[in-house]
Amino acid sequence: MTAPSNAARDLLMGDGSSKLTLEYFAIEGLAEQVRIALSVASVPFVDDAFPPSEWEIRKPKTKHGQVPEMKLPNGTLITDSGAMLRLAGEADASGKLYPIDDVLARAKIEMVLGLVGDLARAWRPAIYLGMRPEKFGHPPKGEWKDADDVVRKIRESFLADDLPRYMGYFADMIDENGGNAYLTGENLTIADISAYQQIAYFTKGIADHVPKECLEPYPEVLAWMKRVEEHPGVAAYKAGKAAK
Ligand SMILES: N[C@@H](CCC(=O)N[C@@H](CS)C(=O)NCC(=O)O)C(=O)O
Repeated sequence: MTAPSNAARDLLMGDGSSKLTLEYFAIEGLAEQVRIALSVASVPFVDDAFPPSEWEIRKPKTKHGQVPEMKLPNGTLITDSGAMLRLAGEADASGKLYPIDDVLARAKIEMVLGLVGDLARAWRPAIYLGMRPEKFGHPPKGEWKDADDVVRKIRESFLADDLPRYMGYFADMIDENGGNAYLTGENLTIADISAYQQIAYFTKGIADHVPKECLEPYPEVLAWMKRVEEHPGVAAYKAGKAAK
């Protein structure tokens, strides 16, 4: 039996004369899940990670005034991290990251990606209120005297209500898959990569009022995160990054 053709892999790999380029700020942000998925799928790429100081010059050159942007070897531009994540998953030669021919497996992955989107949406006011208060009807940053107090309250409310609710859903998924595997089954998929990036963020101590220990009440989630980090493809990506 001949191996099934993988159109996504052909598209992302090109003829080998040039590599795909991923343009994003030199932070993890929305592009990190794509970087990890490309690495796990063994798709070589140029990581065009730029400092925030270059944004003013780069922004007008982007299609929608935002990044990430992906340029395929054939010159095609891909916008939106979700589209990039799915393409990277589909390009995985092992067929595990985002199975091309398993409709139910993909539906399960999409359900998790949707839930990751819901978690991100629940967190968004807590982050943007501090960054762009004028968008929420408050005085601009620097002029709004109650900013710290209000941001603290909204983050505490997220930690008290939203985080436990979503961590409960993720813990259930882990249990439903035997407690020792991934979110949708025995294989790591783009759903794990995306959920991992979103959830690990809360353990980094980057956001004021969100303690690094906030996931300690959810040992199943922490154990699953460790399994994601120890997946050979993810571990290789992280080791390569640490060595830079
Ligand atoms: N839906 C887009 C959202 C992209 C997006 O919001 N990018 C932000 C960075 S995370 C950006 O470029 N912000 C800069 C700006 O708006 O000036 C995606 O998922 O790729």
